[in-house]
Amino acid sequence: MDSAENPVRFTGIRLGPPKQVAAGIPAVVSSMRHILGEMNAFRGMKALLELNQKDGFDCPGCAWPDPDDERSGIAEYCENGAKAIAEEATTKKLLPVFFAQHSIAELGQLTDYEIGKKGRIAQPMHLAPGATHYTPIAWADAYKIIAGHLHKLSSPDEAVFYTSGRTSNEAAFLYQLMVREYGTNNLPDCSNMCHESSGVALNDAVGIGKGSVTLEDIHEAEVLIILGQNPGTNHPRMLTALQKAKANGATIISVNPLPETGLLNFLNPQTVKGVLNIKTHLTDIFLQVKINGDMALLKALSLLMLQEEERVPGSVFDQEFIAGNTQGYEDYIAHLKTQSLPKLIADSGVAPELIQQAAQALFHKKKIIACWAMGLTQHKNAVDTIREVVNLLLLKGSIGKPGAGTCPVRGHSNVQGDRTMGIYEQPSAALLNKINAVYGFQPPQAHGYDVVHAINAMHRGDAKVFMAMGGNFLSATPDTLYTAEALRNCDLTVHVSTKLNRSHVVHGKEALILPCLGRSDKDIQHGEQQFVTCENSMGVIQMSKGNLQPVSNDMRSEPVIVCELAMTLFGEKSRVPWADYARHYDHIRNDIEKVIPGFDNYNKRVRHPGGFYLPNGARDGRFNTYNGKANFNIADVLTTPLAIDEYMMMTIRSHDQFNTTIYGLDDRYRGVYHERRVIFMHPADIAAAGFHPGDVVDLYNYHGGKERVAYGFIIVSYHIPEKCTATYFPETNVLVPVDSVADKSNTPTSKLVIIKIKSSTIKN
Ligand SMILES: Nc1nc2c(c(=O)[nH]1)N[C@H]1C(S)=C(S)[C@@H](COP(=O)(O)OP(=O)(O)OC[C@H]3O[C@@H](n4cnc5c(=O)[nH]c(N)nc54)[C@H](O)[C@@H]3O)O[C@H]1N2
Ligand SMILES: Nc1nc2c(c(=O)[nH]1)N[C@H]1C(S)=C(S)[C@@H](COP(=O)(O)OP(=O)(O)OC[C@H]3O[C@@H](n4cnc5c(=O)[nH]c(N)nc54)[C@H](O)[C@@H]3O)O[C@H]1N2
Ligand SMILES: [Mo]
Repeated sequence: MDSAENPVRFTGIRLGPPKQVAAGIPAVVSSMRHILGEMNAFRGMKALLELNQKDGFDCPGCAWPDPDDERSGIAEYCENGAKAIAEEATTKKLLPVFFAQHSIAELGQLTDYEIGKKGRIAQPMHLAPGATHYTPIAWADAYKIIAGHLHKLSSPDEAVFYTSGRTSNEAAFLYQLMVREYGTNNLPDCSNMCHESSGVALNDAVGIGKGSVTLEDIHEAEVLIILGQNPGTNHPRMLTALQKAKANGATIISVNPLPETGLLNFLNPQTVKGVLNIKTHLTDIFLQVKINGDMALLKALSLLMLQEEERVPGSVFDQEFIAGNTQGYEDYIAHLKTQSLPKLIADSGVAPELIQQAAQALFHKKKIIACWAMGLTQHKNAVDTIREVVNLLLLKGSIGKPGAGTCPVRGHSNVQGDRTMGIYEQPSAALLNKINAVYGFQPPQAHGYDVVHAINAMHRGDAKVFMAMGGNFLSATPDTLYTAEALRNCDLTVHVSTKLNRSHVVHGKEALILPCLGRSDKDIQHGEQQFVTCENSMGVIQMSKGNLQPVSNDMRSEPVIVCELAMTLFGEKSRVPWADYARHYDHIRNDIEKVIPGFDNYNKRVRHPGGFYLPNGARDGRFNTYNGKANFNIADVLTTPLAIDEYMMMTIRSHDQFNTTIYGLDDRYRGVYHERRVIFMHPADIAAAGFHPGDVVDLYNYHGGKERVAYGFIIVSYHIPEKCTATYFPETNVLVPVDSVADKSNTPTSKLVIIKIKSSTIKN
């Protein structure tokens, strides 16, 4: 098997009933188990006590915001935040002897779980052309190798500079600046695979690519619709906010093919009630859609609202808001009237009485918030579905006022900030002009490659140098074997990383690993402790200051790595004060303030406990679109015809992973233990295909006439709609076709892969 893929090794599956309630004491126990597995108790407590405190560091896990006001004195984190810390702050480290003992081929035989458990990378490592092992290299020599390759290219556009979403604002700003001074906009990022569809949809609809709500709005909402998101696992602290909303009387509608535990019930381990086992029932109405049945469902809800509005005019829609702030209402209503309610209901897969119930919950409410994540964004028609969400909010006047609005729940802890800092392959003219005005060089104007375009360019040989500021490009991207060919085609691959991952073993002809400090590490430059800043999912900028002794003296901070590389690359010619930036990060922030809008008085305001909010037009009811209005959108429902032996497959996260980092082998809430190679199927589908639960199957995709196979998955019978299946990412990324992408956002359609399921010769 190609080392680009996880080797097929079963680990001993155990099944239990899916959990009925999220968090509680089991979450606390699990946190401590993960922490103590990686470090001593003193280091563990030191880390946890400062996690998400106003003077502490930002959790390297998800982007859910911290409370603006009071924070829980002892534990402003969640189980999965604790796991993220355990993974990063581990005291295990990879010294040169490890790399001398294990060839790249051997490392490729480890599973992602095993690779991650090896420890932090402790010094820069180099893979010489033709070599079988990584060997240590001095920082200065590593920079020279990169600069040498970059100088050799016939155009700067032959290099690709990827960013993952953990990178701080400071590092991200410097990185895009270096890349643009070098001369390209080839700045793909993880966002291209994540919330790009949300950004495109929201920009067109309401004039800002970010969400419009604050945490306070969530607490105040009358109805919360949560679509395609599994907060119990991926944004556990969101459950606390939902609990507050419930206490204030909110109705929660969940839209998901799976009855995700975290959405059903919650035991807050930080409250007395939670510890006493008094749970909060979160979801009031659970709409179990088929995969990508959301558009049909949303239209059905809007159609039912329209019927009621016509029965009692002015009772349902906010006509004043619509008349004063929107465009396209009449056309949208005309379009709705062409829709057949029974067909919409059938296409959604949801029972008609539940849709009625949900519509009624919306009729007379004015403060509605829609939250969503990957279940909406990673589909062919993702942008249109998200615009349909906005259509519904606009009908209700539910944006630009307290307790209402859009809430795309971000993934990586600073993915939103990276984009704000200019990590974008399609930069605005305004940004480029500012860079020119402040630094006096003309940045490149032509748009660069996003993730999918970058893979294709490397595959064709049009891009020859690949550099990544964090992340795990090989495993996170679609079509694993194709992407592996693309990376192997490169002359040089470079990764700035904290931990070893599969992208380090599927490399270009020459390769480098540059070890960096993580969020929890203390960062001292010229005797002074530095902090960095991040932007959370609700546009709050906060400082983050690590407090743990780094496990090696030979790791450098991301900002310093960029500055040193830039100085090697440009020498005296540079127009940017890289040495100043590396000396003290206040210098970086002073210049960010000059280039990026909304950061006035940055250094002062970010030192204020809790940080500051960035301006947000949609939040204030100002829509900075081309016509100054919030725009309705008209799009048809997209259905996926399936042959009798075809199924839709969504690739999702287990409870024990952070993207491609595998913390453990359990998916506790879904009742699957000690195994990741599973496929969730409806019992009727299992029987109809002549399979039994526990059978081992291989999965096939034939998109574009090419056969893709993922070998060895155990069937688990589950409460999932018929013809829908689920597997964990990244094991099945080999099946996600690189050319199956969302319209307008070019995001891989990781939540709808058409598969066939065949008996495997592999034995469990
Ligand atoms: N612990 C932990 N936290 C994380 C991450 C992690 O891996 N681990 N990842 C971070 C990142 S980068 C991100 S982007 C977020 C991801 O957070 P989520 O988007 O919650 O992650 P997924 O597991 O991809 O879950 C998608 C959810 O959508 C549902 N779904 C799938 N297809 C459809 C559909 O067609 N319609 C609807 N309505 N629902 C659908 C699935 O059943 C699942 O509940 O979490 C962030 N936080
Ligand atoms: N099939 C399928 N594919 C998907 C998805 C899906 O739902 N289904 N989700 C997509 C989504 S939403 C996303 S966001 C992408 C994620 O794509 P990526 O962001 O590329 O992947 P991660 O797994 O988050 O990256 C983990 C690696 O980041 C490095 N790292 C961790 N912390 C730091 C740090 O502080 N600094 C640096 N420099 N490096 C660090 C470590 O080496 C670690 O191995 O995957 C996408 N791929
Ligand atoms: Mo993400």
